[in-house]
Amino acid sequence: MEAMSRYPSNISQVGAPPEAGTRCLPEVLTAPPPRPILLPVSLGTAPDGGDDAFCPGLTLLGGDHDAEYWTVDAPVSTGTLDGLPWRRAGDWLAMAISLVDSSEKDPADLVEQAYRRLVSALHTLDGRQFIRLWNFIPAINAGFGDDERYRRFCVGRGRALDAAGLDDGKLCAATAIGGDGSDLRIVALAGKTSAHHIENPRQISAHRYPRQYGPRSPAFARATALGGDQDDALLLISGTASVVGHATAHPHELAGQLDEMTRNVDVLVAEAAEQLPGKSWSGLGPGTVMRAYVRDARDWPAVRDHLLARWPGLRLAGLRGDICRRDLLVEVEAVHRPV
Ligand code: 3EB
Repeated sequence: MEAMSRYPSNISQVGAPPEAGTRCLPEVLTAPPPRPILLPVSLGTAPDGGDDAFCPGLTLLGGDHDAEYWTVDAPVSTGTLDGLPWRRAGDWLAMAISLVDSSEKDPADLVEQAYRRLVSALHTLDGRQFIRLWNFIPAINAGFGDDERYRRFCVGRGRALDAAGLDDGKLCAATAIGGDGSDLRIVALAGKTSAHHIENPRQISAHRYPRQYGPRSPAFARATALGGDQDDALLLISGTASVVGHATAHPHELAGQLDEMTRNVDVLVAEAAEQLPGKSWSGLGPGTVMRAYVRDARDWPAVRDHLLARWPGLRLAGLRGDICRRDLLVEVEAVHRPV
């Protein structure tokens, strides 16, 4: 965390210009790199005096790292547009929005406004398309039935997508997690590279979930794959839980959920390998940076042990967070670079 504050948030233009013709993909490092950072994510408390705009605002439970440094080999410029901090490097754009929310309230209007502003900033800053989205929603499980705040979040997001003419089925990989803070936070990574959205054959696409999960389906892809000019590739895996078909498998039961969740991730990586042949795909391991979101902090040691046994060499951080269905105890997301 301390290391992050060495990188002032007011850098305007640093680093060497990229070589002509390079189309590099972001690299996610877990130690501060000696070059400018596109998307600095402190996973624990915000860096001292530093910028916490892109942070989840959750409690860090443990793991082998406490920050993610999304870097690209291009000079970084930064600014603020309509109250949204942004950072840009090469073909990549990171943006964030943080709005005061209330756990007592229906969040649909606030979420709609947040997404409208993000889409508008995306266009103004010429970010082309969303590549990865993170949603951190206070009291995500407060309210019952269709009034549950996560379902109302989906309604607000859906309205903004409709207004922007964006198709639910074409949205990128995403995470939606509840926290204890009072701000709705959305972090977006956008880019101009071609992105390939991947669905999980074990799961119904979220935008096709049946009505029982709410009036408006969630809009996100199970993963977004990026392919560089060369053999290079990057798989951005969405928040993935123990959902099979559309149903929660093993409700309120940790061991069963861990098993089903890890299978979902393995199947998703296999699906990406099939859809993007010619890249050197391998299973999860040292080439993977993962976040685990755990509802009950006491479950963290069991979650950590299970994940590291399943994928040796995995780089893992655990965060305390509420999953968007009450019966889910754990969710993981990952960035996977085939090696
Ligand atoms: C699920 O599989 C779990 O609403 O953006 C995971 C990732 C989930 C993203 C979202 C929701 C979202 O349905 C929930």
